Amino acid sequence: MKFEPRKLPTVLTADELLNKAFKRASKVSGRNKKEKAVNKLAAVSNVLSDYFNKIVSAHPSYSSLPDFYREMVDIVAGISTIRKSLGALKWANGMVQRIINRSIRQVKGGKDPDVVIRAAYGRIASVIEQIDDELRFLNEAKRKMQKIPTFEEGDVVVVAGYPNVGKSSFVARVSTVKPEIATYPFTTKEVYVGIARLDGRVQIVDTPGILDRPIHRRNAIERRAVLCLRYLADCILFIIDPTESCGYSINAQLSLLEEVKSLGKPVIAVYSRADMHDFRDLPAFSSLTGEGIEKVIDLIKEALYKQRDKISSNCGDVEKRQSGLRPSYKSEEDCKANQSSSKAHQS
Ligand SMILES: Nc1nc2c(ncn2[C@@H]2O[C@H](COP(=O)(O)OP(=O)(O)OP(=O)(O)O)[C@@H](O)[C@H]2O)c(=O)[nH]1
Ligand SMILES: [Mg+2]
Repeated sequence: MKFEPRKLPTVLTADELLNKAFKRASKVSGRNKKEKAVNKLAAVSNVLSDYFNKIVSAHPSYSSLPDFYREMVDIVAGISTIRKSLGALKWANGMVQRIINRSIRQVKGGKDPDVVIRAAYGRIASVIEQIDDELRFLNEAKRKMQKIPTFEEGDVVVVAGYPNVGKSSFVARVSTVKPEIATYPFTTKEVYVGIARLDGRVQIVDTPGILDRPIHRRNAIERRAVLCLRYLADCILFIIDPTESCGYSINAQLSLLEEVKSLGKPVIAVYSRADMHDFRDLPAFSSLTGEGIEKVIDLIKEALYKQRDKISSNCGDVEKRQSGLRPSYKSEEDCKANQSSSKAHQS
């Protein structure tokens, strides 16, 4: 399933929606008062039901989204609240249609059309006002979800590390995306994807900085980065600032590196700010002077090359492609276990 949060429609507030429906109804005509009233009610009904259906059907089935998108939507907007809000829209739609049907019957049955319309408009307004919070929530959710990048098939390099170590500076230097760069930590709050030309197009992901702490203590911004590491990365570039001018100790950064390595993916650990120090026990680069950048790119190419080889010789590329996005990473052991269990099923 293709997930395109950018295509989610803007959601009107209750007042805006009522204005739209009543304005449309005010333009209809009829051969007589009775017919005009029925046409008005039908117009309100159509505008509202078309609108509710448009909003509800624009949302995907969240349970069948690839893991990355499902968890990302949950972090940025909250899937259960989205579902409840969409449920409220369906409820309102049902209520409105009942009010309209009854009112049309009343007009056709000879009740004064003006009285019926006034009463119907009042009841409809009250129903729609009741879901104003949900309409506003869905619009806010849409705004937040639009910031979730969509990924193409192909290799993904995720750039990670402590806050303020120089992740965005590196991504800006080697790819098409130009994330904000600043002297303070937690500048990057979203996930940004840029395209770098290495051997072909490679997606390079700039992530928010993460601290070395247990997953349950991570905030929503850090959890965005963790999702990228878990679900998207074919290779992780882990940037360490050995000068500690990022504001965090080298030990804390190394401890985080160990946690990131435990995900079982290829990790390239490098030093940033090579213009400021002489540590060379790891490859060092400077986004300021360009020193060492080519070497880091070569290391990425090599890691991706090895990873492609490993995937095609162990699991095949099929599962990775089928999900539309990387599934949870499978280690070599998982692949072997899968292969032997599928053999067991065949025999
Ligand atoms: N001297 C020097 N400064 C650098 C280098 N790379 C980044 N900086 C500076 O370090 C600061 C942080 O850089 P960013 O690229 O925003 O760091 P980040 O890791 O993306 O930070 P967060 O998004 O907050 O996690 C900025 O002031 C950069 O100009 C470098 O190689 N050398
Ligand atoms: Mg950044």
